[in-house]
Amino acid sequence: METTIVASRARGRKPVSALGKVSMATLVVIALDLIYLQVAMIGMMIPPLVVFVVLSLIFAGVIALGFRWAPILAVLVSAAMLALNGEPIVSGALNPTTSFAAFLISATMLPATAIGILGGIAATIQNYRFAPEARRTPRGLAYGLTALVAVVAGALLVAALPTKGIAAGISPEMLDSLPVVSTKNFEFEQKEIKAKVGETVALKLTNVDGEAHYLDIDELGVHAPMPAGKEGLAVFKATQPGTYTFYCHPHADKATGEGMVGKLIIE
Ligand SMILES: [Cu+2]
Repeated sequence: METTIVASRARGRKPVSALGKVSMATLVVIALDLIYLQVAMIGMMIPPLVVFVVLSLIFAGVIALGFRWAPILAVLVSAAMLALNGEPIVSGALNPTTSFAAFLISATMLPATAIGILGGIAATIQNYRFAPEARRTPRGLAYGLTALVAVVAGALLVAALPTKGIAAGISPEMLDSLPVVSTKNFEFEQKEIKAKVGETVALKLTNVDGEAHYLDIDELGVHAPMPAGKEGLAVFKATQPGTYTFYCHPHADKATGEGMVGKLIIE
């Protein structure tokens, strides 16, 4: 009898408390967010993010094994996440309109990291202060988490509501009849647009990426937003014949011609 107690003490493994499970859940949410970020938004694997995903999942498994110190791993991952990406996470959560994918990630990542830090600290303290059977679930934890999930789900639902983009007020038939400038995978699908001098050019803009783009033509004063996954419109007058550069200012270096650029030829 005594030997079994000693053995279990030596391994330090105990059943996982409610707070421990919360810490595990935050790590799983962080891992899922980072997977979604790479698959849906970036379109490629980023090695440091892959490391974060793998570590988060391994750490969740370690917490599941019941080591007393294990919930501190959720604190480490959450704190590292916030230290490295706090600014984009917070700004993404505050701007539901820029990109649904970015909002989805930020709006789940922000509470997950906050709870990962608080819950992980609380779980670790509880693990050391109390025997497994005395590790009580804090009062209101279930209600608090349910309320939080409801708020996040509600915000996501509102952000996902279909909107007409910025071409509202123009008939869909008219919009569809216009020449298209589209962006996909952070590139303009049209490398060249042509227009006749003197004409008023109206372009239908489509952007299937998870991030907002722009159609910028500095000489003509065009800076048309292309919201993520939505349609837009650019209207301008082709005043002077010539070859102009159109580009997306967040994703192109106009000076070197690298990134999202194309040519507008007015003849
Ligand atoms: Cu862009």
